[in-house]
Amino acid sequence: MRRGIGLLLIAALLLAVSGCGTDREAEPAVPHAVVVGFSQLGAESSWRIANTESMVNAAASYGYVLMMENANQKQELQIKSIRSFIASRVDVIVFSPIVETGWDNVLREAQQAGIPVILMDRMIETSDDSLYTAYVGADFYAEGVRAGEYLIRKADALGAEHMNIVEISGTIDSTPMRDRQRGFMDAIAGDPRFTVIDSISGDFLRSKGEECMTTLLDRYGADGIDVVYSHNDSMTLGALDVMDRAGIRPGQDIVVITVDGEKEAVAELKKGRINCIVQCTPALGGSVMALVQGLTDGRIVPKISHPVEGTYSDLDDLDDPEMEGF
Ligand code: GYE
Repeated sequence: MRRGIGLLLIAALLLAVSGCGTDREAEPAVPHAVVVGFSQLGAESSWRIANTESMVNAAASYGYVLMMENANQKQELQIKSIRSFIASRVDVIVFSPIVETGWDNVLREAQQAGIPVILMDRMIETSDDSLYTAYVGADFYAEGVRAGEYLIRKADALGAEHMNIVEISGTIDSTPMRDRQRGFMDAIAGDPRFTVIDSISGDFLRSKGEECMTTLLDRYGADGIDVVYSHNDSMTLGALDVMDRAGIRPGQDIVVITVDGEKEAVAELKKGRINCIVQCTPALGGSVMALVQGLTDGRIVPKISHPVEGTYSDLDDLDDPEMEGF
């Protein structure tokens, strides 16, 4: 009986490959292109735009089909996209989680469907690490530490006795916001010269960076603020506009520390209007696609990969050719 079914199946297969009984030559099986479902969180900053470009270019150079959706800063839309990638049975899902919490359910669905998930750029908070296969992104805690270490060097160079710091933070509960804050606070903790007098969120947006700086100047006045630590360049550039209008000389009257390294910020650093840029590279596409290749080849891939990043500042060589920006 079993043997009979087996033979029937073989016969059916033979018919299928021989073009349903016609005498056409059997066509070689076309290997299907690798399909990557990618949920980008938004387009809030130059960093994000460069990051999207890096993903698109890397996918093209690997010959992968990139099904990309942009969530416009909304977690619900990211969850919806991930569900649609599962329904389309993509080979690998990549996403950049806007915030850290609230992903377990949808990631369990991906796991049940047998689709590996790569977290790109930001991390998630979960009690089950098996819900993602790999993470590729910056070590944001180390970035915060580098910002704090720069400030210590700068205070030494200025001979400052005391400095009031205001922080313009990124999207609340996102990994870069949480860890850039923790790293910075840890680095300056225990140094009595520093007081963080306020911290408000500018959501990584230039327009909100402007609003934050306006609020901070209203609250403390130019003389009440010695340092602005901003979690990204877009917000920093917005804050610089406000300082300009208020007749404050950024970089001189107020020490400005920022994160990312976009071209416009690097130009401001070279003009002395930004004091320090902690580099955060958006060029993650190549590393992500290398992981996709590993996974589709059936290899075990590293769970966590961080790019190598540096710091550009007025205490370093401003002619450093590395300091080019994106
Ligand atoms: O620093 C900021 C962007 O998650 C590292 O998000 C990223 C951050 C980046 O909007 O500019």
